Parts: sequence; structure tokens; C-alpha cells
Amino acid sequence: QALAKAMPANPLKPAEHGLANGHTPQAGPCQPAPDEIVRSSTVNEDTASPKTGDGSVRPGFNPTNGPLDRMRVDSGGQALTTNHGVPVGDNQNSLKAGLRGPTLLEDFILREKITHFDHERIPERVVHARGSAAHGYFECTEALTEHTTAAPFAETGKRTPVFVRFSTVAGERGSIDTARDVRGFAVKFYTDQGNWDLVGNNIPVFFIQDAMKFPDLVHALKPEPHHQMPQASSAHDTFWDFVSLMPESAHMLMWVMSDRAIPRSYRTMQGFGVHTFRLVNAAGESVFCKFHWTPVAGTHSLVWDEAAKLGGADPDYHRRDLWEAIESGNFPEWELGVQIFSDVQAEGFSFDVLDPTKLVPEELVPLRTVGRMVLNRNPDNFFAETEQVAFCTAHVVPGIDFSNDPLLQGRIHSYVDTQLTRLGGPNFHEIPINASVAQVHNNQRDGLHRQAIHRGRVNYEPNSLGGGCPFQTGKAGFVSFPQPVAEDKVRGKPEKFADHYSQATLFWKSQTPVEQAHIVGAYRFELTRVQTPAVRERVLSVLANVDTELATRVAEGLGMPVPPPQPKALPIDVKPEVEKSPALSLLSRPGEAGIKGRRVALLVADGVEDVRLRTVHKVLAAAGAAPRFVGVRLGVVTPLSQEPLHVEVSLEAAPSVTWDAVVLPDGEQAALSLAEQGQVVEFVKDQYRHCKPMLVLGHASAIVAKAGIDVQLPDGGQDPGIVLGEPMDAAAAGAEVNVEGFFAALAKHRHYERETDPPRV
Ligand code: HDD
Repeated sequence: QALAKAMPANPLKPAEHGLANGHTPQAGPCQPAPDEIVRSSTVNEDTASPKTGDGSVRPGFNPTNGPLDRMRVDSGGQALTTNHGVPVGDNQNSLKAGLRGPTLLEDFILREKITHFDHERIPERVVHARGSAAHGYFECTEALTEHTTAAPFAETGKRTPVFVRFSTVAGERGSIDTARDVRGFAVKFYTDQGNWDLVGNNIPVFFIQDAMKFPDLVHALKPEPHHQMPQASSAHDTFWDFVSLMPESAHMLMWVMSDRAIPRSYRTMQGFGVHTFRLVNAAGESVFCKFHWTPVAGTHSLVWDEAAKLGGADPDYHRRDLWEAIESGNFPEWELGVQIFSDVQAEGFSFDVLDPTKLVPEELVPLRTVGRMVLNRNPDNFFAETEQVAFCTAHVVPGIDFSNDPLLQGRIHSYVDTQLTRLGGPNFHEIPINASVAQVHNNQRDGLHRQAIHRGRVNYEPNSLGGGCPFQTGKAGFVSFPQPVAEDKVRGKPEKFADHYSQATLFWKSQTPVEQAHIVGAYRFELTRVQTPAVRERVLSVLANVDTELATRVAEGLGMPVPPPQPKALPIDVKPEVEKSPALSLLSRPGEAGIKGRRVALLVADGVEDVRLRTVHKVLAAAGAAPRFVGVRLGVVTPLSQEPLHVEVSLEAAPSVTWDAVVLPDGEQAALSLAEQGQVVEFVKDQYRHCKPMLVLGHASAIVAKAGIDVQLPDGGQDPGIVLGEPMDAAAAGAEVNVEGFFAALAKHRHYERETDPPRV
């Protein structure tokens, strides 16, 4: 605190750098305003570790609030200036030689404004261009000091601030959120030992085994070079041409064709570090480690028809969901699990742990939960934070080290390299969102956009003039694990890498019938979009190696016979340890089964029975869901109670796909008029087709009938996702509402029992 108070803050610039006598930065809506804004030596309650015995706070815990607050600018009550601080008198008119004359070159205000605007864009990320991010913290729930010295795991209860960016891979910066694609899951830990970036995905394996193939993979995936189509989609010839010739992608493709690739929300997807990493403890001993993020809210996905429609209805669907969840205080949370195993154990596995197309089944090495991550603050500025954040697999801290996974080894180079162009030079680590909380001291100097003002004459080491500072720390600093290496230089792969199919088969066999049907549907869709029959056939020849039933079902969908299996790279005989891994099923992680954050549409029209409906709205809101009265038009409807009911959003602004569930209202006049509306019928059909819960009150069964919905399941049973309520007239207003059945249906999220291919409705 003393340090912070001593910090120079220019009293003449009250809105800049918000320190001491300056303008206090705006508190985020979900974060109480701190008493005093100071630098990183103090903490905000949200990101703080618990206080130590004497009430002081451990140092180094609050980079995101400290340095970023220092940089925030709030212009409320301030005069407009140029970038050089000159007050601007007129921001409407350029300087001209006479009212109707030419603009003068001397107009530095116009030129500065236009010049800055002309340079507002930076190159987008070559992959993962489309993303959304949030601040939060990681809390260690079980210290891991027996295995690692890494700061975030040093002590139970310790909190480390994080900034997390989620992304799609293929699409450009402005592309849709709901494309079928892998999702990036990149976490920057601002530890007191420097920044650690765990740059993962929502899928635990990857397409290729060696970084050498990455540019080819991405070229094949991105829009085709001659006509720049399709955007944000793998459903085209070049992608499938490439992967069908690279059978090492067979396993990853199973995941990408599964519902994992169309998550309901960033909040409901898993994250994985993918590679095998090393943990190193204080004694210098090392174990292998895989990192898993598991969402507390459970894993949930969209269905493909819904995802495709959402692309038009709300291209920002995931971005909005993340933002709104945090703004409403419904903070997304994940558990961090680790799979820890020794080099000796790894030797014995039927697969190579250095092969990023393989996972370690949880039945073989169980997950151990060591922490939790909570995202509780939205960024203040998208460009400054979400766009300029630079993740890098090379950013590790003492206690975490790399394995020899050849994909990881290549990544260690790629990220810094790409940031140099994207962020314009070697000093991007000084951009506030990238700056570590741990103090930076070294002899690196100069370069474009240098911010630090280094004092003194010493910028070399060894030196005597600077007292030998900054000094190296020896074992207290980062020391690479001294893994022995003594072999010939060679370009090639270990033999176990040649098994491309065992785990693809494991994944297929571990899925429920519903998930298998979705995988078949996804292959059929993607390959139908592929124009070259030989490419389709080659994909089928790969699938024939994964599972005969899978290949047959996909082939049927394409109207083709199943070709002979593609010849294998090596005729090796693999005996997998695990034949089926329930943990690989998306449906195996229902989460806390609550209804928090679920968006529920309550349809309304004149004559609606509103007493019950208002109660449903109230109890849903109280349980943390997001209920809204939805009408054909904005404005007011007159319900049976005659007390005006305000429509919160219209059907055309928020079509069916933007809701998790629907409540169809009672009131004969309202139900009959809604049943006559084409948009309403379409809305209800989509709710049904997308397997969403529906609460049908009284006369609303007319709407269901008009939509052609059979409330029986295909096998004749009762659909548990359609909850029926008895008719109720106005006289009974005020009666108790039993919405328990609907809550249970809502908590389950989807009712795939009703699904048929093609859909009945
Ligand atoms: Fe990568 C971005 C994840 C393989 C090269 N990657 C990027 C991002 C994520 C991943 C989440 C976005 C980070 C952000 O939000 O800013 N990448 C992965 C995973 C991989 C993987 C989980 C495999 C296990 N990547 C990979 C390879 C290479 C790259 C093999 C190159 C050899 N990745 C990049 C990149 C990007 C990137 C070109 C683009 C923008 C950026 O880094 O900052 O360097």
C-alpha cells in the first residue's frame, strides 16, 4: 500500500491512471467498488487469497485489478482532448478555407482523428480469431506440493487471478459462435512466479501428431483459397480431403462430429490441456500430468438443426451467454482435475503419452480434483483485453515443464512468433492484459512500443556497476527437468503413434445411442456438403477401421456402399486397456442439475391466464433462471386478470432457438389466438424438435396440437419433457402452482427420447 501511495500519479490528469488522487475506475457491475485503487500489492476481495494470520495479504495476487486499474480511463466529466492532451474546441467540423472552401492540411485535429481510425484494426488470429473472455480466479482446493512447486498449487485455499478466452477455431473474427468446431479454452494464470498459460481446447486430443502438419491442417480447414468459402465450417472438400489422407485424425474427428463441437454454452463445456505435461517438485522429481476442466453446471450441447439456425438468430450466442451469466452474478465455474502418472506407468500403456491424438482413459488414471476456477468479471474493453491478450504454451512457471510431445514442442515456438506480427513487435508482454504481476527485471531493452522506462546505465550481465543486478536465482527460478536425451537426430515417429484407430473405436463405443446417432448425422451432413465422391469414399474407408456399424450407418446416409477399410500405417496389434469409458460420454456429466441461467420463454397474448403464469415467471427467476414474457409484438397484453402484462421480447427478435424451454399459457382466447400464429407454431415445433422442455398449461394443448406434436414418445410412452398442466379459469386465480415436474424437465435440459431421424415434427 505504501508503495502504491508513493506511485507518481499526475494530479493534472485526474482521469488517467486512476491512482491515489485520481479518478476511481468504474466498478464492474458484479464487483463491489474497492475502497481504494492501488497497485498489485493489494487485492480485491474477489481475487484475494484468504488473509494470513496477521491480516496482511500475501503479495502478488492481484495483477488484473492492479495494473489494469492503473490503465483504465473514464471520461465522465472530462474535456475532449487530442492524443497529446490538447483540448478540442470543435469535434464536428474540419478546418476549411472558408465555409465552402477546401479543408486545410494544417488541421492536425482532423488528421490525428482520421489517422488513428485508419489504423484501428490489427491482424486477427490466424486460428481462434473469434473469441470471448472473462476475468476470474483459480482457487487451489488441494495443495499439490508433493508433485509441483507451481505457485497456483502451493497451498489449499490460495487464489490466483486468471483471464480466460474461449474461441472457435476456423471462423474469422466476426463469424458465428455456434459453428461445428473445436472450442479454444485458454487460461492465463497471473501467478506470483510469473504467467502460466494453459492453452487448451474443449476436446482432449488433436487432429495431428506433429506441429509440422499444422499449417497444412489449417489451410485445409479454412475457407478454400479460390472462393473463400465456406466460412466457419469444416463441411467442405479440402478439409475432408486432408483428414481422409491423415488417418491419425480419426480419433479427433469422432469428437468433432459429436455434440462436443456444438456446446450449449462456454459455461457447459469441458476444457483440456491436451498434451502430457510434466510437474516438477522441490526435490527435482517429475511426474507426467494431464489437465482437465470440468464445468460445475454440467456438460450440455445444442442439437445441429438448432446450432445452424442460431447462426442467423444470434451469431453472438455464446458471447452473449457468457457475458449475461457473469453480469447476472451466475458465475461460471469449473473444477480442475489432474491425471498424474509416472514415466514408468506411461511406458506400460498401450499408447504413447507423447501422442496428442491419444487420451489417458480416466479408468486407467483417475482424475484428482485440485482446484476450481470461477469467472466473475467481464472485461471492460474488448479490444484492450480479449483481442490483445496473447496466450503462449511457452509461458510456464517453475514446477511445470513440457513433455516431448512433438505437437507441443512446435507450439512453444508458434505462439510468440504469431504475436510479434499480430501485436506489432517484441514488447506485447507490456500490454496491460499480458503483463505479469510478478515484477519483470532483465536486460532486454528497446523495440517498438516500449513502455518501461529503465533507469541507470546497466543493461548487461555480468556487471559490477549495477551490483550484479538483476541476479539469476539458480534453483529458485525455472529449471528445466533434466530428462536424459541421447539418440540420433531423426525425422520420424515412435511405433505406437501408428495406431490411429483404437481410441477412435473407444470413443464410439463409449457413447450412448443418442450420441452415436448425432455422430452419424454429423458425418452425413459434412460429407453431403463435400462435392468430390472419392473424398467421401475415402472418409468411409477410414471409418471402416473405426467401427463397422458406424461406417455402415454413415454410408447409408450418403447412399453409398461401405468401401474396404483404408490400409493401416503399420500392422501393429494393440490391446487397449479399456474397451469402454463412460467418462467420454457427454451425458455422463449432468452437473449440479439446477436450472440457473436457463432461458425460458413464457408466451403471452390477450386473454392469457396470468395468475399462474406470473407465478411461474417468479419462481423461475427466484431459482436463477431467466424467464421472459414473449409476445408477437412488444407492448402490453390484457390478461384475464385485466392487470396489464408487459411483453419483454418479441418472437421475431428472439425465436425459438434462443430459448432453453417454453411455457405455453392457459386462457382459451389466448391459446386459440396463439395457435393461429405461424411464428408461434414454428416456435413450438422447434422447441419440440430440439428436444426442449415444454410446460403446457390448460388450453395451450391447442397450440401443441396445431404444431402437429404427439405428446407420446415414438415408443408410446409419455414424453417426460412435456409437462401438462390442468386448465384453470380466472375464478381459480391464486391457486398454488406446482412447477416441480417442469423444473425437473428443465434441469435435464434435453429430452432426446423424442428424437427421430428424420424429425417427426
Ligand atoms: Fe494453437 C491459438 C489451442 C495446436 C498455433 N491455439 C490457439 C488458441 C488456442 C489454441 C485455445 C487461442 C488462444 C487465444 O484465445 O488467444 N492449439 C491449441 C491446442 C492445440 C493447438 C489445444 C493442440 C493441442 N496451435 C497448435 C499448433 C500450432 C498452433 C500445433 C502451431 C504449430 N495456435 C497457434 C497460433 C495461435 C493459436 C498460430 C493463433 C493465434 C495465437 O496463437 O495467438 O500460434
